[in-house]
Amino acid sequence: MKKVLTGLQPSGELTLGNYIGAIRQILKYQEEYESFIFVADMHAITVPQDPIKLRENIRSLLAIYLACGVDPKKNTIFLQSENVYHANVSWILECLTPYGELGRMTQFKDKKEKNANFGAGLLTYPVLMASDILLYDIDYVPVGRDQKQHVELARNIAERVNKKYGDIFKVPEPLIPTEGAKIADLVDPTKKMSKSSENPKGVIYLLDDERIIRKKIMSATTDSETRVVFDPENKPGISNLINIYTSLSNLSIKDIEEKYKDSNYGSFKSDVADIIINTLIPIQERYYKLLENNEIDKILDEGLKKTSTIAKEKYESLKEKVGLHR
Ligand code: ATP
Ligand code: LTN
Repeated sequence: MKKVLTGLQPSGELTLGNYIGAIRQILKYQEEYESFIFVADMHAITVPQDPIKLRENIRSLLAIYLACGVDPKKNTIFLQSENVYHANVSWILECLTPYGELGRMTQFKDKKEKNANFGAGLLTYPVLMASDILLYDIDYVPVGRDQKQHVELARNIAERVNKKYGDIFKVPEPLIPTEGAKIADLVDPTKKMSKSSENPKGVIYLLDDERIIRKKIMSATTDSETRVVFDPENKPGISNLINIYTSLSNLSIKDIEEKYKDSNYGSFKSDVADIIINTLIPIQERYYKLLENNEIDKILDEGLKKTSTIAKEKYESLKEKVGLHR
C-alpha cells in the first residue's frame, strides 16, 4: 500500500475552510493509503510561541482532527518533538544541503520580513520537513500550493543523498488536491476564509457555537438581487454560500439552484446555517469529550512507539553511510 504523510502546524483555531479544503481530504486518504499524521510542533517554534498556548494548541489540534473523523486505527498519529530521530536526521541533512537552496525558499523570504530577529530555524525548517517525510519512505505528501516548494526540496535532498551514499531514501511526490472548493470570507467574499483573518465575522471557526454560526451566516455579504444562482464573478457572496452548502450536503450546485429558485436569501441562508450547525455540533461534542479523557495520550504513545522504531532504523543506516560510527 502506498504511504502518505501529513504534517499539521499547531497554530490557531481551524476554520470551515480548513475542514472542507484539508481535513476532509485526509479522511479520504485514510481509506486509500497507509497514512501518517503528525503535529509539527518543532516547526511551530520557528516563530515565537507562548509555551502554555503552544501546549494547548497541540492537544486541541489533535482533538479536532480526531473529532472530525481521523481514525486512529487507520492512521499512525504522533507528535514530532517526541520522536527524536526527526531532529537527528535533520542535522545530517542540513549539512548536506546548500545554504543557497534554503535562502531561495519563498516562505522563508516572506516570513523573515515578518519576524524581526528571526532564528536560524526559520531558514533550516524545510530540511526538518524533508526529514519528516524521508524517514518513513513516504510516496505522497498532500500539501497546499505554499508547501509544494518544500516537498520539491525534500525530493532534491533525497536524490542527492541517494547519489552520494547509495539508495537510502524514497523520493516522495507532492499530492496537490485537485477538487474541493475554496471557501471565501463571509464579509469579503473576494478573499479566502482564513484562520489569520483580521475580522472574525467573516470566518466560521470549527468551535463556533450554534448562535454565532447562525449570526455570521445570516449577516454574510451577498448582493442586491434575490436570486440564488451560482455566479462567482458577479455574485461571489451567494456563490460562496452555495459552495459551502454543496460541500456539506449531497446536493449539487444545480440541485441547490433548483431548490431555492423561488426563495429569498433569508430562507436560503437559514438553511446554510442549519447545514453548518448540523455538521459542526457533533464534531464539537466529540472534541470536548476527547479533551476530557486520556485517549489522545494513548494514541500518541502508540504512534511514538511505531514511528520511532521505523525512524531509528533509517537514522542508523544514514549515520552509518555518512561515517558517524566507531
Ligand atoms: P493562515 O491564515 O495561517 O494562512 P489558513 O486558514 O488560510 O491559514 P492554511 O494553513 O494556509 O489555512 O491551509 C491549511 C489547509 O487548509 C490547506 O490545505 C488549504 O488548502 C486549506 N484551506 C485553508 N483555507 C481554505 C479555504 N478557505 N477553503 C478551502 N481550503 C482551505
Ligand atoms: N510545513 C507544513 C507542516 C509540515 C509538513 C511536514 C507537511 C511540517 N512537516 C511534512 C507535510 C510533510 C506547514 O506549514 N503546513
